[in-house]
Parts: sequence; C-alpha cells; structure tokens
Amino acid sequence: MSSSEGDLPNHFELLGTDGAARTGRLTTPHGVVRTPAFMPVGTAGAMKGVHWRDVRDAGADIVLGNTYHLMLRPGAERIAALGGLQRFTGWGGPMLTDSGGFQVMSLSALRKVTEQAVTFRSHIDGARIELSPERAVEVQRLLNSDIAMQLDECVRLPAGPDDIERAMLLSLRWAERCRRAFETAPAGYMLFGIVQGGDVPDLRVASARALVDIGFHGYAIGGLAVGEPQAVMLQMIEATAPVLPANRPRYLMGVGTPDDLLESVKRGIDMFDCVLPTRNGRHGVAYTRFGPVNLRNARHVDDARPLDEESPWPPARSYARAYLHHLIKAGEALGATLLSEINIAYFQQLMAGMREAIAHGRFSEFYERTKADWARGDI
Ligand code: PRF
Repeated sequence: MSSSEGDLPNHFELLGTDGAARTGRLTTPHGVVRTPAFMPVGTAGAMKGVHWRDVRDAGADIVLGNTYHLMLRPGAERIAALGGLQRFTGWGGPMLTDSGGFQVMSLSALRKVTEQAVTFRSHIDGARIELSPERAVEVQRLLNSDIAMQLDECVRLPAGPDDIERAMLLSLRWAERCRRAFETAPAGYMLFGIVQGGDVPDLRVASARALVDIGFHGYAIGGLAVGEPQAVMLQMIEATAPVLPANRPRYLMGVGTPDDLLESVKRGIDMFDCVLPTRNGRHGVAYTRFGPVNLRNARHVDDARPLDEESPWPPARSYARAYLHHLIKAGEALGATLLSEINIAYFQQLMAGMREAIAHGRFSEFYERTKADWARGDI
C-alpha cells in the first residue's frame, strides 16, 4: 500500500513542542481550535443545562456531538435542512462528531456487527437501524461536522487478543470505506481515522501504520479508558504516538480525568473529549485546582468559602460552597448548571495552562506544579 498522506490538505499547524508535548492550531470551517484542546460533550445538540455562550466564555473552542443520538432524534436530514448542527444549535463554532459505533455499543439493544454495518434498535423507539461506514460519513456530512470520525469497533478491556485483532482489522476496512465516502466533502472539512488494538502494542502500531497509509486529516486513538489501568493507557499512547505523523492532530477519545489529560499531553496528544466535567458536575462534583470536591458532602453545609478564590471563572470564586451544596441537595437545576460550567472552565484552564507552558518550554514545571496542587488536596 502506498502512502497517500500527501493527498489530503493539512489544517493543523504545530506552533511549539516541549519534549513530546505539542501546542498548535487546527483551522476548521467554523473557527480555529487551539491545541491541546479539550472538547466538552454536547451529545444531543445541547450541553445539558449549560448555555453555549457560557461554554464559549469558559474557554472551549470546539464541542463534540454524537452521530448516534442526532440521527435518531431529530434526524440528520432534518438538521441538514435547518442549516447544519452549528446553526441548528446556535453554538456556531467548530464541532466534531463521533461516528456512532461506540454509542451503539453502550446504549442500544439487539446490536449486531457485520462486515457491512452495525445494526441496532433505537433506544428511543425501538426502530431497527443500520449504520454502515458510508452512512456514518453521510450522517456526519448532513450534520455539517467540521471533523467527522470514521466508524470503528471499540472492544472493552479486558479482552482476548483475537477479539482485539478482529475488531482492529474490521475498523481498518471501515476506515478505507469512510475515507472513500468522504472524498466528495467540501474543502476544509476533516475526517479522522481511529487507531484500535486494545492493550496490545503490536496491534496498536499495525493499526496506526495502516491508517497513515490510507491517509486522514487527523488520527484518533480509540479503545482506551475502557476498563484498563491508567498505566496501560499511557503505554498504548507511547506505542502509538511515534507512528503517527508529527504534523497531524492526535485525538484521544473519551478521556479523561485532569490527570489523564496532563499525562497524555506529556506523551503527545492534542485533543480530548469527555463527559466527566458535565456528568460529574450534575452529580455534585466540582473540579478545582486542588482536586475534585464533592459538594453533596455535609461538610460544606455551613461553608461560606468559594471553591477557589483565585479561579478566573467568577462562579468558582463567588458562590459559597454552602450555596452550591444546598442547590445540589435540593435538586435545583441551577446547581447542575453552575457545577457543569465550573468544571468546563477548570478543564479549559488546565488546557490553557498546558498550551502556554509548552509554548514557553516550561511544560515540566507546569506538570510538577499542577501535580503538587492536586496532591495538596482540597482543605
Ligand atoms: N471509538 C469511538 N468513540 C469513542 C471511543 C472509541 O474507541 C472511545 C474509547 N475511549 C470513546 N469514544 N468511535
């Protein structure tokens, strides 16, 4: 197979490196993304209780949406007719969509994977749906995603090497079909391939090499943070990153905790997405400079102090912990909203700190200071 790497325009510009850590900018049809970037997850066209204006103000350049949810409701053709996801939602900025396979596996009933497609029943009305690599690309084109993802199969760990290899090879054949289906996309829109291979370094390397041969605008690492220890995830990143072209963005899917982000950027990852800041925010957990704080805990009931008086995000330094505790305990929607925003802002501050540190050649200093703050804990 010959490399078609040169065939695809590159919209990623590397601005600086510090060790394996990188900072850059990715230009999409709806705006520029500063990397390393964290993408908050707006699964069904909304950031679950958070206004887009606040997502933007909190520092996010790009958000993630889900093919699976949006194709079921309100429907990809409908969103296309209404001007695409950016206009339909009012977010207006860059959007990446996941391709659906991963969500099918976790959300839908009676799913079946064949060479041709994933078939499943909708978790909304039970309708039987077929999602092929070609349809996954078509849906993401209808949504008008700035960055579309190939259809892949992610195996949960632990899993046997035969099953991991089978899913990795199927994902590669789907990668080729997605790449072909994407050929008619307008200039500026991007398609990312997804490396699979579980916890087997040789399979990771084989997957990455084959994807680079096909040629994509960027490369994701999938199939991690699916049950393995963090050390294994980091080893898989170390095995994979050197095989990927230095001038293309690298996206670690569905990751992670603040510590996962710090450790992965250190190993050369540029993009992340995770539901953690919003999902845990809805459940009463605030992420702060000194680690996570569970506001459901009774110790906050009389606490007049803010979460972090030095936070650049006003709600994190103004609202009393006692008030946030009360909102969560009382089930007030505002509690979920405020904590989701506080967490999105914290994740964005962490990314901004890393970008700045890398640009100035001070990543290890930033790494040590951030770890020391987390180790101090919330007191
Ligand atoms: N594939 C896709 N989406 C994903 C994953 C994957 O492997 C993961 C794994 N962490 C999260 N989201 N398509």
